[in-house]
Amino acid sequence: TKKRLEVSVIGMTCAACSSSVENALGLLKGVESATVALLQNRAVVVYDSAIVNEDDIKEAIEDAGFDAEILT
Ligand code: 9UX
Repeated sequence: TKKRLEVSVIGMTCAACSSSVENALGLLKGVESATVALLQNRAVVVYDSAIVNEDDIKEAIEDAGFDAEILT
């Protein structure tokens, strides 16, 4: 099933931060698209819930060096 998730991403201070989060999410199998808004501290991720889950997405952001909180 295709799902859409909003995540609060804490600790991004420059555009390279948001790019690295986008790249990290984009590398996850099952992620269809990832858009990160630096100023809003938000990531919007569209993914296939049969392949990847919310916790995987949260972990990928944390592994990239930021704190993450699932919003929706
Ligand atoms: Mo910018 Mo972010 O110099 O981890 S890449 S602050």
